[in-house]
Amino acid sequence: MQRNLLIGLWLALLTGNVGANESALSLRDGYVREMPPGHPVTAAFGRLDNSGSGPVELTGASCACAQRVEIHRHVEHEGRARMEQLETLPVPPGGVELAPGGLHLMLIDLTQPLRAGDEVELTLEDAAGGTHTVRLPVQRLSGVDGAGHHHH
Ligand SMILES: [Cu+2]
Repeated sequence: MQRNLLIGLWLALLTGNVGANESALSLRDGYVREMPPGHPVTAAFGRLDNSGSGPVELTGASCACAQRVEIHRHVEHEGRARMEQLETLPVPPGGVELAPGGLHLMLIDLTQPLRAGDEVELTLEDAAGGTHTVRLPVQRLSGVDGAGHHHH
């Protein structure tokens, strides 16, 4: 009797009516990289956190600022860096780092110009149907256009 009750509670937790649609995933210190005007793509970076006790799978993301968002990573192929799309990204409880030259969320076919100082809303989606929306500032990456940058 007692045992059945416990198993029932455990199953209720597993099938997850707990926390409805709020994902355990979030993006901490996130930002979107400012690109030169007219550039059709950019990327979002930050610390992809998982507040749960087990791995959570990121299956995608969306932003009103882009036609689509893809999960990408950089791979080294015959000495050249190129990007590769991931269908899903397993996020361990410790989280993973999204950073230039590594994992990132690619914002493709931007629907509006994104300038430093703007903010966009990005919605993360996980394999359990949970979502989490974060606001990300658009930032200029220092050191990339630094030396050749002209002030008017
Ligand atoms: Cu990419």
